[in-house]
Amino acid sequence: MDKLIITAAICGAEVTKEHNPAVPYTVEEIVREAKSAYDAGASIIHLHVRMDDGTPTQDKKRFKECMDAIKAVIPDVIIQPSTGGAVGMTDDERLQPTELMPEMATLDCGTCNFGGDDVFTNTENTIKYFGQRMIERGIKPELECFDKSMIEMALRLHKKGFILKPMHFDFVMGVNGGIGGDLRDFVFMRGSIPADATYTVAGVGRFEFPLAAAAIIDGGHVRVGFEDNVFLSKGVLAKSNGELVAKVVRLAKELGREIATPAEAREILGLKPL
Ligand code: KMH
Ligand code: ZN
Repeated sequence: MDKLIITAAICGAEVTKEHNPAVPYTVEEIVREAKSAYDAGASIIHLHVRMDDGTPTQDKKRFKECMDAIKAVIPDVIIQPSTGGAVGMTDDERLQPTELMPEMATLDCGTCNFGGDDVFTNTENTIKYFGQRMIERGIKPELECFDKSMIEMALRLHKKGFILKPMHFDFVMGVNGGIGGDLRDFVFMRGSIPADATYTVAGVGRFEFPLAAAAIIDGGHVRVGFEDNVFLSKGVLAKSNGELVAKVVRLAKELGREIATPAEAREILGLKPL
């Protein structure tokens, strides 16, 4: 079984300091959270960025500032910018961080209700456009799937040449509008990808750690972080993203799975070595 790749989704676009005061907004706070996650065992930082007041942005300059600042402190970490951004952003606004030629970026594979009146829109043409841009820019997409139908979409667009193999999926489970986060949902998602694909699971809220344990046992990979969940355990806020990553490392140790370094993660995912 491959070593376990841990991704830390350190800030997201929807979660705020009202949910947990440690949610990072400023460049300094983003670096602090990225480093805490890396020091605890994360090899990938899934990155959204904010303005200092917490407003989510896909601004290329802000991304560059944050990515440069992270790389200055933890040069070997894999940075995976979001192209999802926040609900309501345009496609070209969302694609800006791909101009910085990151090793990876997210590619959201379908439209999803996001609670209340929010709809996270990813039409087939949007997905094709993003897939094509990532191929042109040599970026490995993390195929974010909030439901089984999005896996079908990714497989269809692979056949049409918009997504290359080896494919790496991220099952985001437990979103208000997407698939649930029970074990049977996980088994369904996990059983729906090709044998030569890899996957990460991101359980939202209370599903974070049970799904992490399932993926550890199954040979998959794990994403945790404030974007998905702000609690270390029921009613106990995590003080940092590092605390969430450290809990996954403890689970992995108990279950006999070793943790991948960034270099090992690059090898598992077929990324170029640094
Ligand atoms: N914030 C959501 C609207 C991604 O990072 O690609 C989209 C999202 C997915 O978080
Ligand atoms: Zn995200």
